[in-house]
Amino acid sequence: MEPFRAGFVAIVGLPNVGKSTLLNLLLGQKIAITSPRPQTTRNRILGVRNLERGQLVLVDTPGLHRPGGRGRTELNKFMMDQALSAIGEVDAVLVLVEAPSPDEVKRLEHGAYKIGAAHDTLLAALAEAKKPALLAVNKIDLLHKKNFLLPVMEAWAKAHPFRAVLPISALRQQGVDELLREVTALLPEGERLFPEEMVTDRAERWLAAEMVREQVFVLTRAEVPYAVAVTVDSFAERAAPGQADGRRMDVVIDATIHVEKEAQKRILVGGGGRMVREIGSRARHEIGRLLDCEVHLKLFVRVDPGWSQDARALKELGYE
Ligand SMILES: Nc1nc2c(ncn2[C@@H]2O[C@H](COP(=O)(O)OP(=O)(O)OP(=O)(O)O)[C@@H](O)[C@H]2O)c(=O)[nH]1
Ligand SMILES: [Mg+2]
Repeated sequence: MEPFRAGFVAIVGLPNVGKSTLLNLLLGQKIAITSPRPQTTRNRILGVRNLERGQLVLVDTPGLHRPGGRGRTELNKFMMDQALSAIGEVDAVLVLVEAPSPDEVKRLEHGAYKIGAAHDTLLAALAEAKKPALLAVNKIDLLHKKNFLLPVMEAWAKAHPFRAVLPISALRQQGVDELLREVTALLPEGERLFPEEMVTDRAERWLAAEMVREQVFVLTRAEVPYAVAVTVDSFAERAAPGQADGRRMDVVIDATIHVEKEAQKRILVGGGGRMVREIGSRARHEIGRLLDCEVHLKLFVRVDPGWSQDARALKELGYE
């Protein structure tokens, strides 16, 4: 019989490559927020996947980006540290990259594939950590000419001694079974690390704040999502009257959307409160799915000048 394997696996890569989407897919449940914008994830988040012969403790991380432009804030330093330090603390690393873009495909037609310099930090961290690692090329559903996958996979196989290089689509759920097999094979033999019923290390109220932030990332543009942090001020569960099994009837949540400037507050509130209402109604739906009960959500928008540059404010907003 196959030995039972268990361990921590960091999912790392550049922003927007699909790390959080993959985490949710591997868990069969949405716990990490995702959006079409880069730098959506800011904290590590742990998700537990139980298999017949193993337990994967997956660690989603913020996308690795170079400090420059927006990347100079204290918040960005925190995000980079969350991702890079994870590599040193896990048993194995799953690197996620994207299938070549149409521009890269054009270049591929005229020569070999070159791994972008944006990956330098990640490759250096991998070399230093000396952890078993696997690479998955995600979003292959977007690649119309599949024959360009091979040179890309070869280039990655040369860049680091990955145990395997696999093509996947987190969105279309392609290549996932093989990925699970290969990831499990990287882990040490051993017992479960967490109880079987545990899905994540994050509290429901933290996940609720994230789901509000997700809708800000989906619905607002330019610098606005990057100026937003969300805190849950109160989270009250109510039991159905006379219900002895402790099942909750609903949850009443008050949350604050923190922005850095008055102009951003105006955008988030929107004409006649339209934007904050839309954020609230979509987030309420997502939180309801997560908590599996009715949710009442009240949102406040507040200006906290320069919070993303201020180490103390960051701690108060949950980035520590
Ligand atoms: N077409 C396609 N889109 C995908 C796939 N996987 C993820 N996406 C999309 O890519 C975007 C980014 O996904 P995320 O999961 O938020 O990416 P991330 O790597 O966690 O991003 P950060 O947290 O910002 O680092 C979202 O719009 C996803 O729907 C895929 O396999 N195919
Ligand atoms: Mg993410």
